[in-house]
Amino acid sequence: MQILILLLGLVIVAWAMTRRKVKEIAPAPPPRRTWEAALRAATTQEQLNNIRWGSDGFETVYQEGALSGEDYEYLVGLWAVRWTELGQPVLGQPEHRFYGIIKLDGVYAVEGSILSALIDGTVVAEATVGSGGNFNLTVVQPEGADYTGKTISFLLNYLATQTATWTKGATTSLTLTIPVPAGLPPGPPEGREPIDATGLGDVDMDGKVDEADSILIARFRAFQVSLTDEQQRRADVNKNGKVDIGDAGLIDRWWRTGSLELA
Ligand SMILES: [Ca+2]
Ligand SMILES: [Ca+2]
Repeated sequence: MQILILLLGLVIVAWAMTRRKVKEIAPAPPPRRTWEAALRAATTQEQLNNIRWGSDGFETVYQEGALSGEDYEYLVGLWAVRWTELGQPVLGQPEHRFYGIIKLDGVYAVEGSILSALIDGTVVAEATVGSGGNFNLTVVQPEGADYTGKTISFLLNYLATQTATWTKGATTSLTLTIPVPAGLPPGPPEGREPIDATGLGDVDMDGKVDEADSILIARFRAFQVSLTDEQQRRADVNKNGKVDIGDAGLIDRWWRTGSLELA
């Protein structure tokens, strides 16, 4: 009988050790209520984003399959509620808020790049892109203007594929994608000679002017790459002393038509 009790004790100890081992190998992610408490305690929208998209954020854990769909939906909903609460506008201000993610040519737009909203070709709001391509943009209708029903376009070097309709008091989640470059006919497959003997237009210095050069300008302006002084000189096709969207447009035109003349 004593031997039996001893054996039973050993089995229980072995079982307990196995449990502990499993726990050590795969630490459990924080339960839903930990993220929930963090979302409720957050005092800035940046903190909310970290709880969602940070390295221990619930987005990552959900992608890895360690958070149920039901819990994920709940946390996303709470995140959206808290986001609105923390960015509460001045009461009665006519505005339409947008938040979401922006990708430039398939890559998350880099932190610090500027996203603009346009109505009838005029910039009506700007926002600085945060980490992970996140943005939070508010289009306020100024006194005397009527934005109701107007189409909003989004621009980060090039126009986003998506548009929105301005609606007073609305909050809209958007995933913006910006093809680079967009809406122009394809150029010759081999590219073209540089614009002049100094290599003007050939930003990546491979001896020809093509799509890669204008994409490099877009990425430089989105802080995704750096350019040497020589590359910046070659990029400044309109010779206004800076690398700007006009240069990318002229390079596109040269590559596609062999002319710098505006149509
Ligand atoms: Ca080139
Ligand atoms: Ca320029």
